[in-house]
Amino acid sequence: MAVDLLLGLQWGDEGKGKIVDVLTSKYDIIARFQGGPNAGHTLEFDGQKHVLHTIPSGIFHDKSVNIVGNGVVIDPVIFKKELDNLEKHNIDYKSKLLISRKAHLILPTHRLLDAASEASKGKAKIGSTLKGIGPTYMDKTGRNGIRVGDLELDDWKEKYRNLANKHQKMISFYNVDVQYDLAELEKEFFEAVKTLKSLTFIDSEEYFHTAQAEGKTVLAEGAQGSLLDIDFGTYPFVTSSNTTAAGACTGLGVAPNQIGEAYGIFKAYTTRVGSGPFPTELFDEDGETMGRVGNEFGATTGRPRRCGWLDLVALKYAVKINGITQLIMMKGDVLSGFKTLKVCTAYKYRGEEIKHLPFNIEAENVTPVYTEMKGWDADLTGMTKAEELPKEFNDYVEYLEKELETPISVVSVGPDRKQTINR
Ligand code: 2SA
Ligand code: MG
Repeated sequence: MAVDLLLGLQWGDEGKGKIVDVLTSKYDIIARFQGGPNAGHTLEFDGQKHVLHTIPSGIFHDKSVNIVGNGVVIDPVIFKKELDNLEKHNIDYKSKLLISRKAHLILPTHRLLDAASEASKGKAKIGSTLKGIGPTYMDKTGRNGIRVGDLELDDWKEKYRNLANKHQKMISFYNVDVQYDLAELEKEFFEAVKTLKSLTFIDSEEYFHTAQAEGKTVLAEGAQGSLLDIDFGTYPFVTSSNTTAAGACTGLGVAPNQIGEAYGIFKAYTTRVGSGPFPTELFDEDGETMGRVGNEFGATTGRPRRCGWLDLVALKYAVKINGITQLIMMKGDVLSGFKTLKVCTAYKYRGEEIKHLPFNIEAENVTPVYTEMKGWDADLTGMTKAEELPKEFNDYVEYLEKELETPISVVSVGPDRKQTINR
């Protein structure tokens, strides 16, 4: 088996960037398979912090090849900024960054459409990152999109013009106030396309098949989380791609029987950025503490993330949907100092206690049922071995392992590469 998966099991921001970075040395190839610059994957090492949006988190390692797969949507403008940042840090990306010809492009007008759509929804807005993700996937499934491979053909600018013109009509149809200077946006866009074209484009499915035949190992890096999946998330407050295991197959061209380990990553508590239901959300001091200690701000937009207790009902669902084989628990250190910890083990729903995610999990329908556990007070951030971890911390982890019927093989106790403990 050659392809392992790393998937976020909550609403994103579980710490995927850090863990991919930690795992990279085990893999020849790191690949992104869905999402785009809405993602913010944060990596910290040597006292420096890096945020990646589209580029796989293996880029800082010398040996690994990084692939942006067909399921990803690319904004050349943001992509260029990411490349500029790598250059600043003397990372030679050219030899180890490959782009699928089938990946779709985010056009400036996709971003404007995103803004118009959100503005038109008023209070019911999705809380999109406004990176044009939804409109780009709409054009993909609507069979209107422009793909990376089109950039190698002569007529792509004509295609671009037609699509951008259509988008402008659609923007005015929304009848909301979206100000823009398209000429300015296009200048930046075409400039960035030139940079994109200086990279190597590949037929990534073909590349994978060859790599697999050669016995190379691949890690597929998910973006966002299972509860933001277009099919299985808290629709319509979701992103527009399949963030779950199946998305890696369609987003890379990997067959299901080629999948090996499915690492599931979750935070010791829960966060969500953007709108939508969140049964265990806290509006009190505890939630405020999690946000402050955990530095819970969107890595792409800077928005404060909503915080709450761990939701085992939702986590079990994500483990099942993805076929998770190993769990990785992040940010246990943030819970240090809480006297009592709560874990949601069921929901009260229409007068009944249920243990699955109902169709409609809006706050007014769902009340979490909690189990309480004793907290720990020690500072975990300097710990490097499993034996050093406090008893209450181990009790928490073991309880979750039992409930989730899946081993928690790694716990992270801080943002740095080094703050990672194998169990
Ligand atoms: P979009 O932009 O159309 O995909 O937004 C739709 C919903 O998906 C959520 N979403 C995210 N949630 C958590 N993290 C994400 N990435 C950034 C980060 C977010 C940020 O790493 O912090 O910086 O704000 C991400 N991307 C999309 C989004 O909040 C909507 O609820
Ligand atoms: Mg993030």
